[in-house]
Amino acid sequence: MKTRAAVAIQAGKPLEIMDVDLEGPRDGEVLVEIMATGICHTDEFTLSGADPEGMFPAILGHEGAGIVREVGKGVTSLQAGDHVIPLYTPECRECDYCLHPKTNLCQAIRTTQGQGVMPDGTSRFSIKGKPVLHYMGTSTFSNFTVVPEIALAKVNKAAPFDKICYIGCGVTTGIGAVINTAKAEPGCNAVVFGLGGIGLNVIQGLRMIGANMIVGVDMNNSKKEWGEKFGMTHFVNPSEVDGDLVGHLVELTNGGADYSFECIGNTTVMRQALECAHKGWGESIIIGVAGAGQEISTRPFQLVTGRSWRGTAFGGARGRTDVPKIVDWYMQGKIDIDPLITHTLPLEDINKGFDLMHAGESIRSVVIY
Ligand code: NAD
Ligand code: AHE
Ligand code: ZN
Repeated sequence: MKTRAAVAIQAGKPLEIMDVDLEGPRDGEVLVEIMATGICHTDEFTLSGADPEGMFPAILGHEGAGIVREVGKGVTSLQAGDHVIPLYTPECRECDYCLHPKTNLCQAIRTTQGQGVMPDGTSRFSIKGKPVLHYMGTSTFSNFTVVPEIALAKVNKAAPFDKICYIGCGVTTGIGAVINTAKAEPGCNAVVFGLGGIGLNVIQGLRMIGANMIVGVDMNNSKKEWGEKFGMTHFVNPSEVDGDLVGHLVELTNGGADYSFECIGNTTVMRQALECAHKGWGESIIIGVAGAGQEISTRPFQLVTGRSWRGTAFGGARGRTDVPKIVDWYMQGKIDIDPLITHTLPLEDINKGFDLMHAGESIRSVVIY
Protein backbone atom coordinates (compact mmCIF):
# COMPACT_ATOMS: atom_id res chain seq x y z
CA MET A 1 0.00 0.00 0.00
CA LYS A 2 0.93 3.67 -0.17
CA THR A 3 1.20 5.85 2.92
CA ARG A 4 1.67 9.59 3.27
CA ALA A 5 4.79 10.25 5.33
CA ALA A 6 7.29 12.91 6.37
CA VAL A 7 10.66 11.47 5.36
CA ALA A 8 14.01 12.48 6.88
CA ILE A 9 16.11 12.24 3.73
CA GLN A 10 19.27 13.53 5.36
CA ALA A 11 20.49 15.08 8.61
CA GLY A 12 19.99 18.80 9.04
CA LYS A 13 17.41 19.10 6.24
CA PRO A 14 13.64 19.64 6.64
CA LEU A 15 11.43 16.57 6.41
CA GLU A 16 9.98 15.87 2.94
CA ILE A 17 6.29 14.97 2.72
CA MET A 18 5.63 12.26 0.15
CA ASP A 19 3.91 8.98 -0.67
CA VAL A 20 5.92 5.98 0.49
CA ASP A 21 5.37 2.28 -0.21
CA LEU A 22 4.48 0.23 2.86
CA GLU A 23 4.50 -3.57 2.94
CA GLY A 24 1.90 -5.32 5.14
CA PRO A 25 2.67 -6.85 8.53
CA ARG A 26 4.75 -10.04 8.66
CA ASP A 27 4.70 -12.60 11.52
CA GLY A 28 4.30 -10.94 14.91
CA GLU A 29 3.74 -7.51 13.33
CA VAL A 30 0.80 -5.12 13.20
CA LEU A 31 -0.32 -2.48 10.70
CA VAL A 32 -1.39 0.68 12.53
CA GLU A 33 -3.14 3.74 11.13
CA ILE A 34 -1.56 6.60 13.06
CA MET A 35 -4.21 9.21 13.90
CA ALA A 36 -1.97 11.73 15.68
CA THR A 37 1.67 12.14 16.65
CA GLY A 38 3.56 14.54 18.88
CA ILE A 39 6.93 16.02 17.93
CA CYS A 40 9.46 15.36 20.71
CA HIS A 41 12.85 16.99 21.14
CA THR A 42 14.42 13.57 20.47
CA ASP A 43 13.05 13.64 16.89
CA GLU A 44 14.81 16.97 16.47
CA PHE A 45 17.99 15.51 18.03
CA THR A 46 18.03 12.73 15.43
CA LEU A 47 17.11 14.99 12.52
CA SER A 48 19.93 17.37 13.52
CA GLY A 49 22.50 14.59 13.05
CA ALA A 50 23.61 14.63 16.73
CA ASP A 51 22.26 11.13 17.47
CA PRO A 52 24.93 8.41 17.18
CA GLU A 53 22.19 5.99 16.14
CA GLY A 54 20.68 8.37 13.58
CA MET A 55 20.47 6.91 10.07
CA PHE A 56 18.89 8.21 6.88
CA PRO A 57 16.64 8.09 4.94
CA ALA A 58 14.22 7.29 7.74
CA ILE A 59 10.71 7.96 8.95
CA LEU A 60 11.01 9.56 12.39
CA GLY A 61 8.33 10.01 15.06
CA HIS A 62 7.81 8.06 18.28
CA GLU A 63 4.90 9.78 20.08
CA GLY A 64 1.83 8.44 18.28
CA ALA A 65 -1.60 6.95 18.76
CA GLY A 66 -3.73 5.08 16.26
CA ILE A 67 -5.91 2.16 15.23
CA VAL A 68 -4.91 -1.41 14.40
CA ARG A 69 -5.87 -2.10 10.76
CA GLU A 70 -4.34 -5.55 10.18
CA VAL A 71 -2.43 -8.12 12.22
CA GLY A 72 0.26 -10.48 10.96
CA LYS A 73 0.46 -14.23 11.62
CA GLY A 74 0.87 -15.23 15.25
CA VAL A 75 -0.43 -11.97 16.70
CA THR A 76 -2.71 -12.86 19.60
CA SER A 77 -3.03 -9.82 21.85
CA LEU A 78 -4.43 -7.36 19.29
CA GLN A 79 -7.06 -7.27 16.56
CA ALA A 80 -8.24 -4.86 13.86
CA GLY A 81 -10.03 -1.91 15.41
CA ASP A 82 -8.05 -1.83 18.67
CA HIS A 83 -6.74 1.58 19.69
CA VAL A 84 -3.02 1.56 20.39
CA ILE A 85 0.00 3.62 21.38
CA PRO A 86 3.30 2.48 19.77
CA LEU A 87 6.12 1.89 22.25
CA TYR A 88 9.75 2.72 21.55
CA THR A 89 10.49 0.73 24.69
CA PRO A 90 8.64 -2.54 24.02
CA GLU A 91 7.58 -5.05 26.65
CA CYS A 92 7.99 -8.69 25.55
CA ARG A 93 7.43 -9.98 29.12
CA GLU A 94 9.94 -12.78 28.46
CA CYS A 95 13.51 -11.39 28.17
CA ASP A 96 15.93 -11.12 31.12
CA TYR A 97 15.22 -7.39 31.29
CA CYS A 98 11.44 -7.74 31.38
CA LEU A 99 11.81 -10.39 34.08
CA HIS A 100 14.11 -8.16 36.16
CA PRO A 101 12.22 -5.94 38.60
CA LYS A 102 14.66 -3.02 38.29
CA THR A 103 14.35 -2.07 34.61
CA ASN A 104 11.89 -1.35 31.83
CA LEU A 105 14.50 -1.69 29.07
CA CYS A 106 13.15 -4.74 27.22
CA GLN A 107 15.93 -5.92 24.91
CA ALA A 108 13.92 -8.36 22.78
CA ILE A 109 14.24 -6.24 19.60
CA ARG A 110 16.69 -3.51 20.70
CA THR A 111 19.42 -4.40 18.17
CA THR A 112 17.26 -4.34 15.06
CA GLN A 113 15.28 -1.33 16.36
CA GLY A 114 18.54 0.62 16.68
CA GLN A 115 19.42 -0.36 13.10
CA GLY A 116 16.14 1.06 11.81
CA VAL A 117 14.69 -2.28 10.74
CA MET A 118 12.01 -4.71 11.87
CA PRO A 119 13.02 -7.76 13.99
CA ASP A 120 13.59 -9.87 10.82
CA GLY A 121 16.21 -7.35 9.66
CA THR A 122 14.20 -5.71 6.85
CA SER A 123 12.22 -2.49 6.45
CA ARG A 124 8.54 -2.31 5.53
CA PHE A 125 8.97 1.19 4.05
CA SER A 126 10.43 1.89 0.59
CA ILE A 127 10.52 4.53 -2.13
CA LYS A 128 10.90 3.35 -5.73
CA GLY A 129 12.13 -0.03 -4.44
CA LYS A 130 14.81 1.46 -2.15
CA PRO A 131 14.32 0.79 1.59
CA VAL A 132 13.57 3.66 3.95
CA LEU A 133 14.46 3.02 7.59
CA HIS A 134 12.11 2.77 10.58
CA TYR A 135 12.89 4.90 13.66
CA MET A 136 12.70 3.83 17.31
CA GLY A 137 10.53 0.96 16.11
CA THR A 138 7.58 3.32 15.69
CA SER A 139 7.89 5.76 12.71
CA THR A 140 4.80 7.73 13.64
CA PHE A 141 5.50 10.47 11.08
CA SER A 142 3.78 8.13 8.62
CA ASN A 143 -0.01 7.85 8.38
CA PHE A 144 0.37 4.04 8.37
CA THR A 145 3.21 2.17 10.05
CA VAL A 146 4.11 -1.41 10.90
CA VAL A 147 5.07 -2.14 14.51
CA PRO A 148 5.89 -5.39 16.36
CA GLU A 149 3.05 -6.65 18.56
CA ILE A 150 5.26 -6.37 21.68
CA ALA A 151 5.67 -2.64 20.98
CA LEU A 152 1.98 -1.71 21.11
CA ALA A 153 -0.07 -0.77 24.17
CA LYS A 154 -3.82 -1.34 23.79
CA VAL A 155 -5.69 1.64 25.22
CA ASN A 156 -9.20 2.90 26.03
CA LYS A 157 -11.18 3.47 22.81
CA ALA A 158 -12.87 6.56 24.23
CA ALA A 159 -9.56 8.42 24.61
CA PRO A 160 -8.82 11.19 22.05
CA PHE A 161 -5.86 10.37 19.80
CA ASP A 162 -4.72 13.99 19.51
CA LYS A 163 -4.10 14.11 23.29
CA ILE A 164 -3.05 10.58 24.25
CA CYS A 165 -0.36 10.43 21.57
CA TYR A 166 1.71 12.52 24.03
CA ILE A 167 1.57 9.57 26.48
CA GLY A 168 3.68 7.72 23.87
CA CYS A 169 6.70 9.67 25.15
CA GLY A 170 6.61 13.03 27.00
CA VAL A 171 3.87 12.46 29.57
CA THR A 172 5.02 8.97 30.52
CA THR A 173 8.69 9.99 30.60
CA GLY A 174 8.11 12.96 32.91
CA ILE A 175 5.58 11.44 35.30
CA GLY A 176 7.33 8.05 35.21
CA ALA A 177 10.69 9.58 36.11
CA VAL A 178 9.12 10.76 39.38
CA ILE A 179 7.04 7.68 40.17
CA ASN A 180 9.03 4.76 38.75
CA THR A 181 12.62 5.96 38.67
CA ALA A 182 12.98 8.37 41.61
CA LYS A 183 10.09 6.80 43.55
CA ALA A 184 9.86 10.26 45.10
CA GLU A 185 8.05 10.49 48.44
CA PRO A 186 5.38 12.96 49.57
CA GLY A 187 6.96 15.99 51.23
CA CYS A 188 10.19 15.82 49.20
CA ASN A 189 11.98 18.88 47.80
CA ALA A 190 12.76 18.69 44.08
CA VAL A 191 14.54 20.76 41.43
CA VAL A 192 13.56 20.38 37.75
CA PHE A 193 15.94 21.75 35.09
CA GLY A 194 14.25 22.56 31.76
CA LEU A 195 10.52 23.29 31.70
CA GLY A 196 9.64 21.97 28.25
CA GLY A 197 7.46 19.08 27.14
CA ILE A 198 9.25 16.72 29.54
CA GLY A 199 10.06 18.97 32.51
CA LEU A 200 6.45 20.15 32.90
CA ASN A 201 5.37 16.52 33.14
CA VAL A 202 8.03 15.92 35.80
CA ILE A 203 6.46 18.85 37.67
CA GLN A 204 2.97 17.39 37.37
CA GLY A 205 4.32 14.02 38.58
CA LEU A 206 5.83 15.76 41.62
CA ARG A 207 2.54 17.49 42.32
CA MET A 208 0.72 14.13 42.08
CA ILE A 209 2.95 12.47 44.68
CA GLY A 210 2.63 15.45 47.06
CA ALA A 211 6.10 17.00 46.83
CA ASN A 212 6.74 19.92 49.17
CA MET A 213 9.02 22.24 47.20
CA ILE A 214 9.08 22.03 43.38
CA VAL A 215 11.74 24.36 42.02
CA GLY A 216 11.76 24.90 38.24
CA VAL A 217 14.90 26.15 36.46
CA ASP A 218 14.74 27.56 32.93
CA MET A 219 16.47 30.29 30.93
CA ASN A 220 13.15 31.30 29.39
CA ASN A 221 11.05 33.45 31.78
CA SER A 222 7.85 32.55 29.93
CA LYS A 223 8.21 29.08 31.50
CA LYS A 224 7.46 30.50 34.99
CA GLU A 225 3.75 30.70 34.30
CA TRP A 226 3.78 27.25 32.68
CA GLY A 227 5.53 25.68 35.68
CA GLU A 228 3.13 27.30 38.14
CA LYS A 229 0.15 25.94 36.21
CA PHE A 230 1.46 22.42 36.85
CA GLY A 231 2.47 22.78 40.51
CA MET A 232 5.89 24.48 40.55
CA THR A 233 6.40 26.40 43.80
CA HIS A 234 9.59 28.37 42.94
CA PHE A 235 11.14 29.53 39.63
CA VAL A 236 14.82 30.24 39.00
CA ASN A 237 16.25 31.74 35.82
CA PRO A 238 19.99 30.90 35.94
CA SER A 239 20.89 34.05 34.02
CA GLU A 240 19.29 36.15 36.77
CA VAL A 241 21.09 34.47 39.68
CA ASP A 242 23.95 36.46 41.22
CA GLY A 243 26.90 34.08 41.58
CA ASP A 244 26.78 30.33 41.73
CA LEU A 245 23.53 28.62 40.60
CA VAL A 246 24.23 25.42 42.55
CA GLY A 247 24.85 27.35 45.80
CA HIS A 248 21.64 29.30 45.22
CA LEU A 249 19.59 26.11 44.73
CA VAL A 250 21.13 24.39 47.74
CA GLU A 251 20.25 27.40 49.91
CA LEU A 252 16.72 27.63 48.47
CA THR A 253 16.05 23.95 49.22
CA ASN A 254 17.52 24.11 52.73
CA GLY A 255 20.58 21.97 52.01
CA GLY A 256 19.82 20.52 48.59
CA ALA A 257 17.20 18.68 46.59
CA ASP A 258 15.98 15.24 47.60
CA TYR A 259 15.52 14.72 43.86
CA SER A 260 16.69 16.70 40.85
CA PHE A 261 15.80 16.06 37.22
CA GLU A 262 17.70 17.19 34.12
CA CYS A 263 15.24 17.61 31.25
CA ILE A 264 17.38 19.47 28.70
CA GLY A 265 20.23 17.28 27.41
CA ASN A 266 22.96 19.73 28.48
CA THR A 267 25.98 18.13 30.17
CA THR A 268 26.89 21.31 32.12
CA VAL A 269 23.36 21.40 33.52
CA MET A 270 23.57 17.66 34.32
CA ARG A 271 26.51 18.48 36.61
CA GLN A 272 24.60 21.33 38.26
CA ALA A 273 21.63 19.01 38.76
CA LEU A 274 23.81 16.43 40.51
CA GLU A 275 25.59 18.99 42.65
CA CYS A 276 22.39 20.67 43.90
CA ALA A 277 21.20 17.30 45.25
CA HIS A 278 21.30 16.97 49.04
CA LYS A 279 24.49 15.67 50.65
CA GLY A 280 23.96 12.18 52.06
CA TRP A 281 20.87 11.17 50.08
CA GLY A 282 20.02 13.42 47.11
CA GLU A 283 19.38 11.66 43.80
CA SER A 284 19.77 13.27 40.40
CA ILE A 285 17.97 11.78 37.43
CA ILE A 286 19.12 12.43 33.87
CA ILE A 287 16.29 12.48 31.34
CA GLY A 288 17.79 14.79 28.69
CA VAL A 289 19.58 13.19 25.75
CA ALA A 290 23.03 14.72 25.14
CA GLY A 291 24.67 14.93 21.72
CA ALA A 292 26.99 12.32 20.24
CA GLY A 293 30.32 12.00 22.04
CA GLN A 294 29.45 14.27 24.98
CA GLU A 295 30.46 13.23 28.50
CA ILE A 296 29.41 14.16 32.01
CA SER A 297 31.81 14.98 34.84
CA THR A 298 31.84 15.86 38.52
CA ARG A 299 34.19 15.44 41.44
CA PRO A 300 33.90 11.86 42.70
CA PHE A 301 33.59 13.41 46.19
CA GLN A 302 30.06 14.45 45.18
CA LEU A 303 29.15 10.76 45.02
CA VAL A 304 31.31 9.73 47.97
CA THR A 305 29.28 12.13 50.04
CA GLY A 306 26.04 10.40 49.25
CA ARG A 307 24.58 11.92 46.09
CA SER A 308 23.61 9.47 43.35
CA TRP A 309 23.47 9.95 39.64
CA ARG A 310 20.80 8.03 37.76
CA GLY A 311 19.05 8.05 34.41
CA THR A 312 15.74 7.04 32.96
CA ALA A 313 14.33 6.04 29.57
CA PHE A 314 10.57 6.30 28.97
CA GLY A 315 10.21 7.15 32.67
CA GLY A 316 10.98 3.59 33.68
CA ALA A 317 7.55 2.60 32.34
CA ARG A 318 6.72 -0.92 31.11
CA GLY A 319 4.68 0.20 28.16
CA ARG A 320 2.06 -2.50 27.61
CA THR A 321 1.32 -2.56 31.34
CA ASP A 322 1.67 1.09 32.35
CA VAL A 323 0.61 3.11 29.28
CA PRO A 324 -3.06 1.96 29.34
CA LYS A 325 -3.17 3.01 33.02
CA ILE A 326 -1.80 6.47 32.21
CA VAL A 327 -4.43 6.84 29.47
CA ASP A 328 -7.05 5.98 32.11
CA TRP A 329 -5.58 8.59 34.51
CA TYR A 330 -6.02 11.15 31.74
CA MET A 331 -9.62 10.06 31.11
CA GLN A 332 -10.33 10.26 34.88
CA GLY A 333 -8.90 13.79 35.07
CA LYS A 334 -5.97 12.75 37.26
CA ILE A 335 -3.42 14.24 34.86
CA ASP A 336 -3.51 17.25 32.59
CA ILE A 337 -2.47 17.00 28.96
CA ASP A 338 -4.64 19.39 26.94
CA PRO A 339 -2.96 22.71 27.86
CA LEU A 340 0.49 21.33 27.01
CA ILE A 341 -0.53 20.72 23.41
CA THR A 342 0.01 24.26 22.26
CA HIS A 343 -0.11 23.65 18.50
CA THR A 344 -1.79 21.19 16.12
CA LEU A 345 -0.74 20.83 12.49
CA PRO A 346 -1.51 18.76 9.40
CA LEU A 347 1.31 16.45 8.26
CA GLU A 348 2.08 18.79 5.35
CA ASP A 349 3.13 21.45 7.92
CA ILE A 350 5.20 19.18 10.19
CA ASN A 351 8.35 21.26 9.66
CA LYS A 352 6.56 24.23 11.28
CA GLY A 353 6.38 22.11 14.44
CA PHE A 354 10.19 21.89 14.45
CA ASP A 355 10.43 25.66 13.86
CA LEU A 356 8.15 26.33 16.86
CA MET A 357 10.31 24.06 19.02
CA HIS A 358 13.51 25.87 17.94
CA ALA A 359 11.91 29.23 18.72
CA GLY A 360 10.84 28.03 22.21
CA GLU A 361 7.24 28.91 21.30
CA SER A 362 5.61 25.49 21.73
CA ILE A 363 5.41 22.97 24.53
CA ARG A 364 4.12 20.19 22.27
CA SER A 365 3.09 20.36 18.64
CA VAL A 366 0.85 17.51 17.50
CA VAL A 367 0.36 16.41 13.91
CA ILE A 368 -3.19 15.27 13.18
CA TYR A 369 -3.62 12.98 10.16
P1 NAD B 1 12.04 21.14 25.09
O1 NAD B 1 12.84 21.78 24.02
O2 NAD B 1 10.54 21.19 25.02
O3 NAD B 1 12.45 21.77 26.53
C1 NAD B 1 13.74 22.10 26.92
C2 NAD B 1 13.66 23.26 27.94
O4 NAD B 1 14.97 23.49 28.47
C3 NAD B 1 13.19 24.58 27.33
O5 NAD B 1 12.16 25.15 28.14
C4 NAD B 1 14.44 25.47 27.36
O6 NAD B 1 14.14 26.85 27.55
C5 NAD B 1 15.19 24.90 28.56
N1 NAD B 1 16.65 25.12 28.55
C6 NAD B 1 17.49 24.97 27.50
N2 NAD B 1 18.77 25.21 27.91
C7 NAD B 1 18.72 25.50 29.22
C8 NAD B 1 19.70 25.80 30.22
N3 NAD B 1 20.99 25.85 29.93
N4 NAD B 1 19.29 26.01 31.49
C9 NAD B 1 17.96 25.99 31.81
N5 NAD B 1 16.98 25.70 30.90
C10 NAD B 1 17.35 25.45 29.64
O7 NAD B 1 12.50 19.62 25.14
P2 NAD B 1 11.70 18.33 25.68
O8 NAD B 1 10.84 17.76 24.61
O9 NAD B 1 11.11 18.69 27.00
O10 NAD B 1 12.92 17.31 25.87
C11 NAD B 1 13.90 17.57 26.86
C12 NAD B 1 15.02 16.54 26.76
O11 NAD B 1 14.54 15.25 27.15
C13 NAD B 1 15.58 16.35 25.34
O12 NAD B 1 16.98 16.16 25.46
C14 NAD B 1 14.93 15.07 24.87
O13 NAD B 1 15.68 14.42 23.87
C15 NAD B 1 14.91 14.28 26.17
N6 NAD B 1 13.97 13.16 26.28
C16 NAD B 1 14.40 12.06 26.93
C17 NAD B 1 13.53 11.00 27.13
C18 NAD B 1 14.00 9.78 27.88
O14 NAD B 1 13.32 8.76 27.81
N7 NAD B 1 15.11 9.84 28.58
C19 NAD B 1 12.23 11.07 26.63
C20 NAD B 1 11.83 12.22 25.97
C21 NAD B 1 12.70 13.28 25.80
N1 AHE C 1 19.94 6.99 20.20
C1 AHE C 1 20.58 7.79 21.21
C2 AHE C 1 19.96 7.61 22.55
C3 AHE C 1 18.66 8.30 22.60
C4 AHE C 1 17.94 7.91 23.87
O1 AHE C 1 18.51 7.93 24.95
N2 AHE C 1 16.68 7.56 23.73
C5 AHE C 1 15.83 7.28 24.86
C6 AHE C 1 14.46 7.70 24.51
S1 AHE C 1 14.34 9.40 24.16
C7 AHE C 1 12.71 9.55 23.77
O2 AHE C 1 12.43 10.83 23.46
C8 AHE C 1 15.80 5.78 25.16
O3 AHE C 1 14.76 5.17 25.30
N3 AHE C 1 16.93 5.19 25.34
C9 AHE C 1 17.06 3.80 25.65
C10 AHE C 1 17.50 3.03 24.44
O4 AHE C 1 17.66 1.81 24.56
O5 AHE C 1 17.67 3.66 23.39
C11 AHE C 1 22.06 7.49 21.30
O6 AHE C 1 22.75 8.24 22.03
O7 AHE C 1 22.51 6.54 20.63
ZN1 ZN D 1 10.46 11.49 22.99
